[in-house]
Amino acid sequence: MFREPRRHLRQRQKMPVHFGSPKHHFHTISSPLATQIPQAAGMGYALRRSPDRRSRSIAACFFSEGAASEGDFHTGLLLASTIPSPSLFIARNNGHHNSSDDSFVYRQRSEVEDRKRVDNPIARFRLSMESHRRWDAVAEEELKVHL
Ligand SMILES: Cc1ncc(C[n+]2csc(CCOP(=O)(O)OP(=O)(O)O)c2C)c(N)n1
Repeated sequence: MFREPRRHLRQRQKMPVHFGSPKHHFHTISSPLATQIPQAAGMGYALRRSPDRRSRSIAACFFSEGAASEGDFHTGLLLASTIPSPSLFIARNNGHHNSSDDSFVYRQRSEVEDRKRVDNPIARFRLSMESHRRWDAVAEEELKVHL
């Protein structure tokens, strides 16, 4: 589903976190899983056929492991590999079948708890902020007072 042609993305007609930017050549994120994979293969083919962008641009496509279970994954990669099209497919396995769902449906509780401890995005973000000297224990205590 896309926006109306006359309305600009900035008019917030999209669902939340469904970003897109024509200026940055960033195709709008779509809710149905994996639809972007064959689209990226087609985009790569279009780039290859375009004399001014050939050998200079690629189509980059990011998705999670759930999307890799969809038929569109196979269709898209087959298309990209047989044309061939200059497309880069990046599958990110975040370790959760569906991060918008209850993880315990798919995995042992201990596995989920372990990952939260070892690979916790909040802890990683804190460490990154601290290493760039943008966060420390004092700032954290100050924030807690205000919350
Ligand atoms: C074609 C299609 N089928 C089902 C869904 C419902 N759905 C929403 S998120 C999701 C799981 C996605 O898992 P994954 O790709 O691993 O992403 P994560 O939530 O882990 O980031 C499903 C099945 C959907 N959005 N599109």
